[in-house]
Amino acid sequence: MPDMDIEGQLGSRRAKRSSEKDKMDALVDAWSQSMIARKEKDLAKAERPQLIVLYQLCLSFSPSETNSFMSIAMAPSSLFAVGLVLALFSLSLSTTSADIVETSFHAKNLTVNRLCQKQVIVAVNGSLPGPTLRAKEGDTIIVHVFNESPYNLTIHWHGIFQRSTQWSDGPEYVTQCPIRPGGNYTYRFNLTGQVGTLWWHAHSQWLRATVYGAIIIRPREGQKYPFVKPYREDTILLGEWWNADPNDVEKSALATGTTPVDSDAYTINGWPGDTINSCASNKTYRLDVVPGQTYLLRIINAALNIQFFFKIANHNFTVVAVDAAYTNPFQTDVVVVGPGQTTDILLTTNQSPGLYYMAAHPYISAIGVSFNDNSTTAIIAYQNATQTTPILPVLPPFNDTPTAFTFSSNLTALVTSPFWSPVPQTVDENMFITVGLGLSACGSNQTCGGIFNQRMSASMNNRSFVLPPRVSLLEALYRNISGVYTTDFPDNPPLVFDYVNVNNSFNQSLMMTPRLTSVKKFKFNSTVQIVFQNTALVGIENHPMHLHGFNFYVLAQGFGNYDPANDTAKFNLVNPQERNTLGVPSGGWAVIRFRANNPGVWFIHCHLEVHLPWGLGTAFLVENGGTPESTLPPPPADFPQC
Ligand SMILES: [Cu+2]
Repeated sequence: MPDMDIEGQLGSRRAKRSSEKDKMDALVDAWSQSMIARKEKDLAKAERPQLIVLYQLCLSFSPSETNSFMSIAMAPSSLFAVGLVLALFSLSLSTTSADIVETSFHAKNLTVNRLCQKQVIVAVNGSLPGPTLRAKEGDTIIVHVFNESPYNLTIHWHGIFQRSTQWSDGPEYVTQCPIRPGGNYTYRFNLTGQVGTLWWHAHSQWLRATVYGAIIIRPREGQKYPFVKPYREDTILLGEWWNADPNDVEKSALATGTTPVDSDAYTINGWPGDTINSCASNKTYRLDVVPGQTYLLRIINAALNIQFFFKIANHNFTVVAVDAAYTNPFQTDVVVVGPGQTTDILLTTNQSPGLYYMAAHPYISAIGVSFNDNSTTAIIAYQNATQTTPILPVLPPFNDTPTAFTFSSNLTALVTSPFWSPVPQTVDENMFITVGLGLSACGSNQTCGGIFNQRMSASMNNRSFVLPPRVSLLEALYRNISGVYTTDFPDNPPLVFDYVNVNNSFNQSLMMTPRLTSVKKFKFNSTVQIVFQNTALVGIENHPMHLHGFNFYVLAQGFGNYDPANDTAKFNLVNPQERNTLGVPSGGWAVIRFRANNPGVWFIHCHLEVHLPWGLGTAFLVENGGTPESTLPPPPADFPQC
């Protein structure tokens, strides 16, 4: 095949891989770790196992748990308690097995064919999506990132807690300065206390459109999933595609403060699917299945600006986890997944042997906005299917907020999970934060493309967040560099008004947002409650809010203005879903709670990439806790400098 380009070769390799997938899967036990992990295990076994076990023991006790351990030890029946705890310690020493999963990411330009044309993208290790990281709960991940692309780059490990590895979180100018073209940086972190599906993506400009991949964390040896053992599993990465360089799309919109152009297609595992258009270079992802089995599908929304409805023709399924936190089994025929979120479903192949599309299209919560109304598809192919045309599912209407709300408000946590910890019943820090759109002033001698000839903006409590240009917030904290940020992010909006009243949407006295680098400081281990209140400024819209460094509990959600007198009664303090990203209902509110037990600086922001440079974010600065484990460690030697 002399004229086959890299993508063609990759495509044929992928097709071959997919036909061989079942054979491979039969050989590889579903619980075993990746080839990389096994290789690393052999390399690391000789010198590091004890060290890893100790490291893990330190990390697996959060300071709050350490405190309760200490209070147990000092109780009157202390000898018995200490004996018990020591016995548990030695038990975990003898059964704990943790590995080091070490790999390299080479990010560089790659020419690919999509939508019947060639496009240069930045891709990791020559593939779109990038490589999947597979590991077990408790393992340590080491990724050497080499930036061989023409752009600044950082990688964020979305949903990883980064306990004691704060310098590996990744968001540009929050955690770290970018890895410059030609540079490299090694990310290290531990997977203690997390099982399920997470993902990694670039956190610099709009690079994450093509720089992303899955993180799959299986239970450690001796532990199981709290549901039927799946026959096979697969990963469904939903993405968004531009016939352009995504960084150029962002840059040209920011130049005049206008809204960026819509993407040209949505993708499943990198491919738009065959309902978009057909040409030799267009492929459709295909999952071959056998009848009468249960498959675990790990759905990840890696799109930049689109929340998706996802369905599989003629099939219902069961949600068992979101954002790497187990849920009570939830039966549904539709998944709603916002950018940044993951949803694990069990699919039983109980229909007549045939071809069925899985399909996703946008959930659009804003009114009167333009968007690409295409669907992306992949095929679920039963063994011995005779038909040639797959059946399409009927997806909900684009603006079906009731379906989106039913899905996202009915999930509850599985409290019997070994990783569940009860909701803090008291609150130290109470915040009420408006989230929404607005305008910021067009500079003099500039022409701006936003409403009223201003720049489009977005804000939390009316402050549009600006990243510092020369040093990261975390480094500024660690080195005590003044003038980089202020710690005056307010607990309430500057003005109380009828937030969701659309008559206020273009009220210029409410729309203007100052651009500031203003963060909120928490004492170590404080419990934080946040009411997110969407505003109707410019327009109501569902904003997927993502918190770095923590999971949070979703206590309640609703529409309209949050009413403390009545809505606190709706709080679920027993088994609320635990997440790292939550779509705040369009024209509504959501209440979250978390314990600030991870010192450092943690970005909290809207995961719609269009709203991030507009300022819909801030950072939480969590102070040190006074013990070695609760103290921000120094940055690693290869930490990128600005
Ligand atoms: Cu947003």
